[in-house]
Amino acid sequence: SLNHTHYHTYDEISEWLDEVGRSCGSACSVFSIGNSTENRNLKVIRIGSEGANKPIVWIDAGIHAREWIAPATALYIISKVYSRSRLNRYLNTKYTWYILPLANPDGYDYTWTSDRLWRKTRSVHPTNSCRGVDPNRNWGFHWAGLGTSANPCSENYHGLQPFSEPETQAISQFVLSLGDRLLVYLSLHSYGQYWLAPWGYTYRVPDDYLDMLYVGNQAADALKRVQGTVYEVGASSRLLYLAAGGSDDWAKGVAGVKYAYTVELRDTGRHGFILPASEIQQTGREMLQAVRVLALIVLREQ
Ligand code: 0X9
Ligand code: ZN
Repeated sequence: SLNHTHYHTYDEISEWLDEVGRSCGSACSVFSIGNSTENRNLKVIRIGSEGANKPIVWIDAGIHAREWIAPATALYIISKVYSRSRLNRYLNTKYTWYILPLANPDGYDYTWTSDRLWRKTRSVHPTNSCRGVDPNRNWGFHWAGLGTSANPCSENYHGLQPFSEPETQAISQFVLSLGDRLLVYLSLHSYGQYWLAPWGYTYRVPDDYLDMLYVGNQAADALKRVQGTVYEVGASSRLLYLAAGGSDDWAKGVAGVKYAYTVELRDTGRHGFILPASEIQQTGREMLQAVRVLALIVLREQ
């Protein structure tokens, strides 16, 4: 089993997921949806049975390598969502959950071995010695728009083309394959404590922005009730900055997922990306509550 008192390496996480997959019977299944540039697996866990008309919640984490609290929170959520409490049994009969804890495994491994603050993927550019693409500027919706860079050395490099990265390519293909049963798309990042709705590519907001805001506020309220942690809710372009080619914009604009959010987890800057491992459990506990409430509300809205 995996503790939530420490951060874990790619290998530890990968082995734990396989172990869960072997021991959960029909309650879950663990499989790879593709490979990274350096041939690591993109391992997804499905929790709850597959039913023809069952709605789906998708959660990914670790798009940015250095944001360690995001994968750690995804693992916390996995370990709790799949336990057999009454609420979980209810949620798992109503929903199928798909969770990808490490969306950028090469970058994540690199933050363990070489550069703790690495953000991007680890792909090689044909003519530039700077490596990696910002996997949150690489999605095929308003790709290369505002808040992105064509410079391979930039932290916000958008890549040579949309989905140039095998990671974003594989994830987008899998997410599309889930079809219109996919009701919720959540992407876990850090830091800042924001519950962010599209759009990132423009200051304009989606037509159904008020619905998104309502559900986001309910999730943030539930999160706050756990231990008082405050998350700000709003459009990412307004609360943060313009940034096109993000996964949340693509999920809403292309995959058609109504409730698509990016969540910037703890903290608000005291430790930033280097959040102490002693905060994993608290971050996980409050986020799990937020995700459960969100799932229940979205179900009611159907
Ligand atoms: O800049 C990002 O990709 C995200 N912030 S982070 O500090 N984790 O890098 C925010 C993404 C918000 N969504 C979009 N801009 N689409
Ligand atoms: Zn991020």
